[in-house]
Amino acid sequence: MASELKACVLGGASPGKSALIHRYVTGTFPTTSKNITLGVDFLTVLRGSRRVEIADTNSTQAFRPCILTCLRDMDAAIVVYDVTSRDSFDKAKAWLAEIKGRIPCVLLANKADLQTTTTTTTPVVSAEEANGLDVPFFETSALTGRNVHEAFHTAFAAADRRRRRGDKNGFFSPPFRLSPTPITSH
Ligand SMILES: Nc1nc2c(ncn2[C@@H]2O[C@H](COP(=O)(O)OP(=O)(O)OP(=O)(O)O)[C@@H](O)[C@H]2O)c(=O)[nH]1
Ligand SMILES: [Mg+2]
Repeated sequence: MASELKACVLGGASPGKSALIHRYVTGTFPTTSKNITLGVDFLTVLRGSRRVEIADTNSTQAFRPCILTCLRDMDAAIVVYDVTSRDSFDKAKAWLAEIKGRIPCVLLANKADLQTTTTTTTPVVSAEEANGLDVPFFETSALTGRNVHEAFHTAFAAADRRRRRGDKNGFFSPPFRLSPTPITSH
């Protein structure tokens, strides 16, 4: 079997990272009550003939060292924010500022189902602003499944292309130093 591709799912608190992974892997929305991810959870699934490893993270301050270690080995990052939370967008933006250009990234505006049901409120983040971050951008819903497969596929396809170009296995060619500035905790 071909070698594994590895992708990390990043974002602030509770934008739906675990639910998106659950949707991608099982095709369903998790029915159990919310569990906070502690540190990093790894999950290996088959994508065609390829094994892919997905790292589900809790990207808060306490787990930052653990996430940074994990990122050294990743081929792509799926960065998630909650369309109803400006703060979660700012956290996603901070992660992108650190990792964009080092590894293929996609940005997911999750819980898009909530946006369509609250039509009177102005979006906390405009599509222009999200698109302006210059990474592939998807409005997703782990609840309905909207765009989830497309977003993960885009991340893995970019990771695959990078591997085929002969870039390092994992995107951080040494010496790799992430900024010492911590992502603000939530
Ligand atoms: N309406 C709606 N709710 C969602 C969606 N995705 C996740 N949720 C809910 O949002 C809450 C957080 O989801 P999680 O998947 O646990 O979020 P997380 O990002 O993994 O959270 P942490 O692991 O604590 O960082 C849960 O109550 C989910 O049911 C979505 O697309 N739409
Ligand atoms: Mg989680």
